[in-house]
Amino acid sequence: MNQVYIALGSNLNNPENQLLQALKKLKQHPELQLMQVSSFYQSTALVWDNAAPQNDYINAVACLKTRLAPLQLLQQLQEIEQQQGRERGKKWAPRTLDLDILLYNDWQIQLPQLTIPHPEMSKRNFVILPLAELDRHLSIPGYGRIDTLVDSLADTGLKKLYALQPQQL
Ligand code: ROI
Repeated sequence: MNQVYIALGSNLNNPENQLLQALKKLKQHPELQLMQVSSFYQSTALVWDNAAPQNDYINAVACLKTRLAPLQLLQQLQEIEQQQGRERGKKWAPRTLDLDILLYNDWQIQLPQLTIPHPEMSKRNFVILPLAELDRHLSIPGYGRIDTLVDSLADTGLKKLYALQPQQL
């Protein structure tokens, strides 16, 4: 079995509900096992310098086990994004649902459509803090220990909302 961490994010059409719906689909998926879900966090939208401001996001991280290969997993996640009305191809635009593969075992993958570890994750408190909540001993290939990353990031703009157990889904 492969161990995978994914990030969830939404800032459109009832973001909390978008994350809950997505987590239910992950839990029910025959080829995925939902092992852990972080707390939900409200986070200020990260945007380019002169981009228009966006609504706050709801962000969380989940741990899955799967026999799917990385690109197969990516395809399944994109299908769930599509089902929840995601418009693809607009980088940095508001979104109903974003599902990003953060880590796949301890592999480093560089393909045109998929880079693992996720190239932006080490700089994003709305990814690193929920991830550290699931395993504070995690080591991120190429970036080092998660507790060091946590120390390097401020928690500004990030508000922990509440914890959730997979059995609540
Ligand atoms: N900002 C926050 N806070 N959370 C996100 O998930 C997120 N996702 C994005 C961009 C537009 C970069 N900003 C974000 O894709």
